[in-house]
Amino acid sequence: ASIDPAAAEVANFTWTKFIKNIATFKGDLSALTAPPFILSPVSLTEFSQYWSEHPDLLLAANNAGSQFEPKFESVKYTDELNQFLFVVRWFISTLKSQYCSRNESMGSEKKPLNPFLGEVFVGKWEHKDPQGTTICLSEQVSHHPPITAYSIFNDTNRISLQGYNQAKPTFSSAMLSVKQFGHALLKVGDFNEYLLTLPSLHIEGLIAASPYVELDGKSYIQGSFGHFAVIEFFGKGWMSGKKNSFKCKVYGSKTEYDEDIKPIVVISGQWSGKSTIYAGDDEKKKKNPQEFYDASRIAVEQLSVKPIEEQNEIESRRAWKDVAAAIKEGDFNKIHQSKTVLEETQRALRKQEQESGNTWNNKWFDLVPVDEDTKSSYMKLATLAQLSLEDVPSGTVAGSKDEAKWLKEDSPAQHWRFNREKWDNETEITL
Ligand code: CLR
Repeated sequence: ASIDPAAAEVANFTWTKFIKNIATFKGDLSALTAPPFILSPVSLTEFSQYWSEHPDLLLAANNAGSQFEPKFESVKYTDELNQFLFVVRWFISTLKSQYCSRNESMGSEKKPLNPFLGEVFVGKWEHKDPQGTTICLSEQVSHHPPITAYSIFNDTNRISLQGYNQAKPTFSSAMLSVKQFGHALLKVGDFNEYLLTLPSLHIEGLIAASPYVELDGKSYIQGSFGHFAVIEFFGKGWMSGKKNSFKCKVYGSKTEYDEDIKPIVVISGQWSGKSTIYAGDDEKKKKNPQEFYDASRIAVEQLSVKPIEEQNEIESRRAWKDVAAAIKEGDFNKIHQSKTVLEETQRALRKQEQESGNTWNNKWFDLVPVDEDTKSSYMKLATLAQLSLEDVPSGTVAGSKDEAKWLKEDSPAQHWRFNREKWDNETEITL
């Protein structure tokens, strides 16, 4: 298709202006006005489904006796290690969806719709017998700052994931860096639990107007039986020189990692492509490589979401229908108008609540102070992994310089936790 030179000039001009805005921007990502062509018609509440776009790999964590492949002669497999490896593979499989899928579906990273307070997104994966159904619930639990909480569970397989996410941006000289606050907790069966921390990221390709996410920093996985994984992320020009690279070292415990004991296995490669697993420290010499995961694998099952006509007004796709249509048309005025309608409804709601002395009731999640968080294993797992219990970016190490940098006296840590009873009593929203 040929590009209208006049239109290209307008787009270019607004992009340059946008980049200049970024350089001096302070505040929420939601407040950042962007030219229409970089807007996505999809709300952030939908991003929760990225945790399970390969639901079979999530369910495989409840492996009940099945052996993780590839298997090494030199590694001593216990049931716990076996399960831990299934968890690591599932986690790696989520990254392409989380951080690359907009580039694939829309040609670049785009600015997602900023969910309104109480916006929900729900769906399910209906598996073949005897796997049951996996349910995905996502709720915008806070608007300022924007926080999304989610719960993904399968009762038949007795596997459940819950977590929440807040992206905190920092802007400096046309660089957009994002720290994630929050974490995910995975429960397998009655006893096995895993804490997963979220990596930091930055946006590349801004000058060229084709933004994409590059992960940096680390993610940790801490299992309740001690196993500990450190996943380090690298971009282009690091290590292998390939984009979306990572190295994951699996240890029997955090202490083994601290003492620099030989890892049990090491996985390296691209999370958006192929990765390889090695026994012990064989990775150093690239000895006996075995395929770990191939991200080009096609999802076995798609999330099913009710048609818009059957959705409630607070459901994401229904609420944003007109805005999404305007974005797809690239019609600046229509985007503005339809957004204003939505924003004014929200403002009226908040005003109403204020006048009647009520506050918004979250649907399925409770905000729990860290010292009252007795129902989740967060404290236990974070302590095992020696992670900070303060209100700091996900994966911040306790007692580290980073922790000191983020620490604020007046903001004790609180976490959003799924309240199953509230979902079981839900009448307004159906799957
Ligand atoms: C949301 C939670 C998901 C993982 C995830 C992936 C991409 C992140 C997104 C989170 C938050 C919003 C984000 C996005 C990439 C770009 C976008 C940081 C963390 C910002 C708001 C867009 C900036 C605009 C440029 C693209 C121009 O589990």
